Amino acid sequence: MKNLIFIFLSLVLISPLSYADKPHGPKATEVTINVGTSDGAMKFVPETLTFERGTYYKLVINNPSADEHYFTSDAFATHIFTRKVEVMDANGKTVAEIHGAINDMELKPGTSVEWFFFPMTNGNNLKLFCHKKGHEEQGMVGNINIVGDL
Ligand SMILES: [Cu+2]
Repeated sequence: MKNLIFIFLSLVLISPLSYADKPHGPKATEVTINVGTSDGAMKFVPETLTFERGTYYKLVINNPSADEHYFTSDAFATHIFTRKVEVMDANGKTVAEIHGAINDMELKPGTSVEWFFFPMTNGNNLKLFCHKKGHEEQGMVGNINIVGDL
């Protein structure tokens, strides 16, 4: 009986704590986008991202190019709840975790970040762009959709 009570208490009290303590948190659906390409094309790959409400996402943003690029979307930030952004070093190890509302980030050549968020409200054709001088005009523009039942 003591064992049963212990197991019960473990489930009720300890699980939520260990859940929160997991190094990578709840399981996220992974989506990847590249800012620029290794051969120097001025574009996002893919150019369109679609997220579903009710799903927890990990958006991996890579810069495989030799240039600095921005991942900027003012509208996107108003439709999601950001849990955290993790900044990776060259070996893919997290070197910084950033919290709070985020709408703009610059990625140096060869870097990656992981953006963990929940889509909160539907959005259609939310503008994604790179505001490095001249990049948007050369094609660094895309869009983001957030879908789900109303
Ligand atoms: Cu750019």
